[in-house]
Amino acid sequence: MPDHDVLIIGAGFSGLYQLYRLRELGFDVHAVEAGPAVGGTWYWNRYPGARCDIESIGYSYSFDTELQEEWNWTERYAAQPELLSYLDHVADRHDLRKDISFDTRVESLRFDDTADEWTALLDTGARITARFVVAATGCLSKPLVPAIAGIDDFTGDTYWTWDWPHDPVDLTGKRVAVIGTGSSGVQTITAIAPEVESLTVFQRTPTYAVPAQNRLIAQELAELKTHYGEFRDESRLSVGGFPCGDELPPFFEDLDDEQIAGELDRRYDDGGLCFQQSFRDLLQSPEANARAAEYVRRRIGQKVTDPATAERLTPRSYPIAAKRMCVDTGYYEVYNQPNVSLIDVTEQPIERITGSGIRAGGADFPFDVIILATGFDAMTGALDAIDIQSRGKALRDKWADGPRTYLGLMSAGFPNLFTVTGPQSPSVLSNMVTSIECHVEWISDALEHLRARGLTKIEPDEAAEDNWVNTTNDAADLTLLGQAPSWYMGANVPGKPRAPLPFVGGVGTYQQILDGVAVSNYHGFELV
Ligand code: NA7
Repeated sequence: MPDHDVLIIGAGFSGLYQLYRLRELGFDVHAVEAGPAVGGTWYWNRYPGARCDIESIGYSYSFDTELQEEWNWTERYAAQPELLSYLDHVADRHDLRKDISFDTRVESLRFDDTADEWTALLDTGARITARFVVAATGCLSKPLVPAIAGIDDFTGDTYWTWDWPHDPVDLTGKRVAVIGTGSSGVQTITAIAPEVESLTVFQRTPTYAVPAQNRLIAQELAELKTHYGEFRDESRLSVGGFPCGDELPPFFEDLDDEQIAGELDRRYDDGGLCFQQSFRDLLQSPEANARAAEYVRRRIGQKVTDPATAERLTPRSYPIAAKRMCVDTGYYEVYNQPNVSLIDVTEQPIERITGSGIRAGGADFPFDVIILATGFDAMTGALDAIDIQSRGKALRDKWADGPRTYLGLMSAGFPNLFTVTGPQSPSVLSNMVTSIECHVEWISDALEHLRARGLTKIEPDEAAEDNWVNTTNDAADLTLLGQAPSWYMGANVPGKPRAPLPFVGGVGTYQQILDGVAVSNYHGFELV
């Protein structure tokens, strides 16, 4: 018999809930976590200004009604310390740590097709066997180290946003460089600009950022708690795992000019990523997209006083929302401060990092501190980092031209291995916690179904997988997603195949597909 029924890899939002859920169902389950504590993303990413870009009322578990009633989020968008203390609280409340091995990384996984079990080799030298494995490894957990020469030559302090020190970092009076202007860069830049002596931002692609309109939410939350359940139901049926108002957004072509302007103003002023739902077809219709993009460009121009800087900050080369948008609080205004300057690396390429700073476009810029906010090998990176083999094949080889999954949950030829919010599921295009709960519950139900029937193996068939891969690619082709060189398409990692990583069909549709598959006796899966 294997050591455990189920091995879970990771103890972030996904792993913690998966552990709770399976334990409640009476499975013998164990989790391993590379970090020394629970929290995953919210354990590591503790850079200044780190904050979720999804509203806290939705970016939280719904499975524990009492927790939902008792926990009080302070702000519309929770900051990293509050999110981490929430996850700590959940781990305490359900006594989850006793079944987690910390500081333990899974290096390889091998499937034994006769015994129907996986063997995990750990970096501690130990091995664990389990009938099933759930990879709750996170979508943005494998950091991307950019190919910039000389990173190790710098004699000042180098910090990575995803591995920020636990002790406070005093940047007062320091000459600081930030490389990268995705969410992590934007938040860091905004937070540190007031305290540093000088801040130089190295930008490769300007972002479309919309205001967060962050605020304290005590009263809103109290009101929501009178009907939290309904809100959660709506979230699960929504496009993005978070309801953006109570109606379906209008189609662009159904609106006249005044209505279009009104919608964009309303969404922008309301703040947050629901701006993407100003029009139902914002990511499908080039005209709708162009209007929304132009709107954000105009707002950037209104915020930045120096016209040349404003122009550099203005995205023009890709459709809005085809690359992850940012949610900001005073980001653009930072560039009006006299101590902040912006370097466009497409005009002045970074040649190398030197002992004293950064050489770009033939000029040397001296710094005391360099901060790298250069992103992640998204969605497949954490899985590729594990040597996963079954029937003589490696998963990373099977996925060499792009991920191949059935429903974003499993891959043919790799039985009994599930991914939570894996590639080809809505995942990063949605409120992650809604999508995590959807997957954790589906996986748990599937394992219960197998146990009730004395079955020991589940695996998608090739035909079902081929269909799902085609569906995922076709759905993305109907959108503008492929027109941006983004991590959604694997474009930020040199050599990574270009393929749509998330499923763009929406959370509600996806949930219905999963429910349909389960009630049809796991159509497309072979149960043995
Ligand atoms: P992102 O969004 O991938 O941002 C990484 C940034 O780093 C982005 O602006 C990149 O430019 C830039 N980058 C990467 N490599 C380089 C090099 N070599 N030179 C210059 N600039 C570079 O990661 P984040 O951590 O900010 O955010 C990840 C997600 O977390 C976010 O989307 C939210 O979901 C939360 P590029 O745009 O690729 O040209």
